[in-house]
Amino acid sequence: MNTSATPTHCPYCALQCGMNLSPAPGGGVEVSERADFPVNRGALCSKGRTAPEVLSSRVRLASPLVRNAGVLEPATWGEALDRIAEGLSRTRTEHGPDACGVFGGGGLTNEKAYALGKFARVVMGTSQIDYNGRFCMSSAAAAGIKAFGLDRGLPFPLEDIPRTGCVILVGSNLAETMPPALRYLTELKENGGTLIVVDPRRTRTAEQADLHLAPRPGTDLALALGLLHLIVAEGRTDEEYIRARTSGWEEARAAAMAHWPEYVERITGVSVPQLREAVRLFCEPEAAMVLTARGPEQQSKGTDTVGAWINLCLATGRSGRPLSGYGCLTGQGNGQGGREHGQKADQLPGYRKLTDPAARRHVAEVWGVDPDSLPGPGRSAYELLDAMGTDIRSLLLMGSNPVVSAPRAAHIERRLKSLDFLAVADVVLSETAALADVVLPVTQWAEETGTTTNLEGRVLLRRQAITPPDGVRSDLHVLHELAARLGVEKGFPVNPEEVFDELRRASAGGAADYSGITYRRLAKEGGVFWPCPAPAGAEGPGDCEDASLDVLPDDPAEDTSAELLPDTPGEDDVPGGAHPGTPRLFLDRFATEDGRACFVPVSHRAAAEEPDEEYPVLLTTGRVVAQYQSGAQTRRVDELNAAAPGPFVEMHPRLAERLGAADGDAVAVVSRRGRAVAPARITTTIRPDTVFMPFHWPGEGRANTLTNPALDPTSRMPEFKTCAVRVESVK
Ligand SMILES: Nc1nc2c(c(=O)[nH]1)N[C@H]1C(S)=C(S)[C@@H](COP(=O)(O)OP(=O)(O)OC[C@H]3O[C@@H](n4cnc5c(=O)[nH]c(N)nc54)[C@H](O)[C@@H]3O)O[C@H]1N2
Ligand SMILES: Nc1nc2c(c(=O)[nH]1)N[C@H]1C(S)=C(S)[C@@H](COP(=O)(O)OP(=O)(O)OC[C@H]3O[C@@H](n4cnc5c(=O)[nH]c(N)nc54)[C@H](O)[C@@H]3O)O[C@H]1N2
Ligand code: SF4
Ligand SMILES: [Mo]
Repeated sequence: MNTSATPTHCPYCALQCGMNLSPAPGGGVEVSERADFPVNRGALCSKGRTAPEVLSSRVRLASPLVRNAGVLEPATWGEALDRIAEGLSRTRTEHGPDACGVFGGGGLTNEKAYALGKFARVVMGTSQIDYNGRFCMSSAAAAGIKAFGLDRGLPFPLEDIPRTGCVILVGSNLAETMPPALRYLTELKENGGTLIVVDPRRTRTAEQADLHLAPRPGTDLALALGLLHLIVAEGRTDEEYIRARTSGWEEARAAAMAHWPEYVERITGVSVPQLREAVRLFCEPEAAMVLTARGPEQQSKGTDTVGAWINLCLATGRSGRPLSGYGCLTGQGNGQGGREHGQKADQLPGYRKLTDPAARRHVAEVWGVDPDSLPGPGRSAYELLDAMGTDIRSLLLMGSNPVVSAPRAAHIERRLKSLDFLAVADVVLSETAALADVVLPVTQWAEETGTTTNLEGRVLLRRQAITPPDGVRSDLHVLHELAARLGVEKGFPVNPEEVFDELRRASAGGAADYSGITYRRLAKEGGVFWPCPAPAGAEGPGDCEDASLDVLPDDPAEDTSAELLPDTPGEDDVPGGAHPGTPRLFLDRFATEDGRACFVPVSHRAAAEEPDEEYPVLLTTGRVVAQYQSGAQTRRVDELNAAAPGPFVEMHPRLAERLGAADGDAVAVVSRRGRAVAPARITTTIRPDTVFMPFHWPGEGRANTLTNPALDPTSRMPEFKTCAVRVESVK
């Protein structure tokens, strides 16, 4: 065994695969298998395996940059931080605190997300903070809170999936977006369970399905209502469960009954026999699950759509019972934790509401400020970005690249350019950082320690494995220095463990209670599921247990805590009196006031933009396996670029024929927002009325030039998954 290997986690998606990092012979680090982490058992996708390449100096920022006479030039840290403090102060003096915006990311660790939210409210005094998670799983979060009183992506560990009877996977292409998780579906089938995939494309994931339903993009709500109609009509509801554990059934039932299968077939394109088959597969086994991802969620009716799928689980007694339930496959590395600790516009740490007076009092006390000094809720991500240059005059951005990833991106790019002042902290010169007045080069995953919370709600310790290069500093250092320059000397420690200990206190008693979780426990147990309250009477970090074990040596080479690592967490490992964490939620009661899950009465409605004569085709967007998000990181890795070199427009041969386009020919896709050009990729795996573009690239082939920022009224999620376009051949 390589004793210098550091057990840690991947920087990218919400699976947070475990990996070992060891010093490489020629410098840098090498990835090796870490079989003890149960989620991926050693398996990694190509992005995780090549992630160390982004640590090399060849591709990353090595020094702060400051714009002088229009040009970004290297500067010292002192100069760069002074410029940011000056820029933000000027805006605050001239236009008031709410003219300063802060934008975060679901890739930031819990410590960073917490510190960023606190920085916005306490140092800047602004209400205008939100983050890219709004573009990710916010509709599922909103629906989960409505139905269950709590939002945790999966209310059960992934290991439950192979043991259920049927999984309906709605709009997830996890064979490409979380490849090691495909194993859970394969094992499900090996155990005799069935898989239904709902996706307008026959993806690599859909190929694994026993039944693939390919609805028109944007019609999942009707589909779920049609299935519920059939469940009622065929007498397959679980009346006893409905009576004992839910409320609101009558209204939800009435709404579903208005959605006749034939009507649903007309809206979705999914045939009645297929609907009946789906109902049979879902209802026959004793246990079943519905899992959603971005397909049904990134719609202007995403919250209602997820609500309709949850209704299906509730009507059949498949929620809050062993091996059954609804779950959302959260996306970013810390997509779960990033939405719990206060970088969201309406939220305080511990998943508390900013409008709740008791929550304000609790958090203000931890922060040592007057509750009345805390601003109220601010704008959602798209609305915040759209207000740049008008109400928002300055922006501090950490962990997102909206020039590529925001809907109606050409407009957002113009709004970014119209700011009085833009500061970006990043590891590379992203397309957004390239527009900034000041760019700060920050440390990344393997160079710093922090916690993330994966899609199962499992809190993990992502450890530092190597010393960062000279010239870069951590995001926590940035916030510490900026706070000091803006007059707040205390409360922004640079040490992540100190930040986490404060986060624990701030989250205590909240929905996402981390107070019983310590770095020491995480090092020892390999992960702890929230909620995990501290034992009664314990307050400080040392009260919970002996905190004397230093899991954060200054020199990572000295870190011997690897030897303590895990065994899968289990109650046996928990120190005396400590809470074991909560792998499975809702088994006794839901987190609503009366303990019952709530049906939501929902009805089908059209997408914000439906095809017409001028724009007759539907565009949907998403991902490919070898690129991550805006591509800021993965487009710097040769192997990944070779596998996925650029954008494309996936289309059916029938549509291609009408255009006279051959495979590889450049085609233009035009929407009401703009025009993008990319090669055609012709395939029978997509519906003839739909084209698909991945969104990982800037420039001419940028998918988000086309997308529609129509927002869901509850979650404020933009409609990334459907808009009307025209496709033209480019000769
Ligand atoms: N390789 C890779 N992996 C990633 C990421 C990445 O960028 N690259 N990002 C991570 C993040 S942040 C996220 S959020 C996840 C996302 O993970 P996924 O949700 O799996 O990814 P997407 O490709 O956005 O969308 C999934 C599927 O939705 C389908 N779809 C499109 N429109 C509709 C519709 O109207 N209804 C339904 N039912 N399906 C539809 C698409 O065809 C696509 O196959 O992936 C994570 N993992
Ligand atoms: N058309 C279309 N658009 C979409 C989607 C879609 O399906 N279709 N999906 C949406 C979804 S689900 C998401 S999550 C968003 C994601 O889109 P983005 O928010 O743009 O996400 P990333 O590309 O991951 O951007 C993260 C940036 O932060 C940097 N970074 C990484 N780690 C750190 C860190 O620790 N600190 C700092 N300061 N910077 C760091 C990276 O280098 C990168 O530049 O895109 C959304 N946009
Ligand atoms: S599946 Fe996600 S967490 Fe696992 S290696 Fe790939 S990108 Fe990393
Ligand atoms: Mo996401």
